[in-house]
Amino acid sequence: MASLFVLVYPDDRLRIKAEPVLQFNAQLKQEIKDLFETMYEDHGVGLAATQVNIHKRMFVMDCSENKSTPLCFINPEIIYSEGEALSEEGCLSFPGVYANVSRTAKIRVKYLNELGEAQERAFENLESMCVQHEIDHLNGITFIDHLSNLKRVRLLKKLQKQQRQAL
Ligand code: GNR
Ligand code: NI
Repeated sequence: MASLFVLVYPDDRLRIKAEPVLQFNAQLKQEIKDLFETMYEDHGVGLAATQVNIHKRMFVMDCSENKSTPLCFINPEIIYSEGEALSEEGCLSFPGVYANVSRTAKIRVKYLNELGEAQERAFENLESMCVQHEIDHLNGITFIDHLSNLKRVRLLKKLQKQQRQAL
């Protein structure tokens, strides 16, 4: 068991596009375990492999109140989208800053679970936002890429200020 170090903006490795998972072996199992441990320890509702410098198309998520619904998504694909929703997002790679992001309200996702079994599920509300946020990470995209230039500049200034104060 190991809690992993989460990459923080402006780390260039957050821009790497992850590769599909082809092998379900012991190493993958360990990486998934470490993703869950890191997500729970850092109090995130999701964590993409990209954020811990593992460039494989997988992420973990648990949006439940009592942290009782661990979900692992491997090679996820959004196969259906509907509606639009604006909600406040944060990201473990941008500690301490939050912004309203506009995304698709309802999605249907096809993915493999940790055993390599094909799954298909619909998501809405926080889970839908989180799945979209994590798939973005796997494509080297972060939530600030969804903001207007003005809002992005403001948020990054706030982040820099907090990072200076943390030194
Ligand atoms: O902890 C997180 N909260 C969150 C809130 C709204 C939409 C997405 C998220 S994901 C984020 C953890 C994270 O950075 N995942 O990549
Ligand atoms: Ni994130």
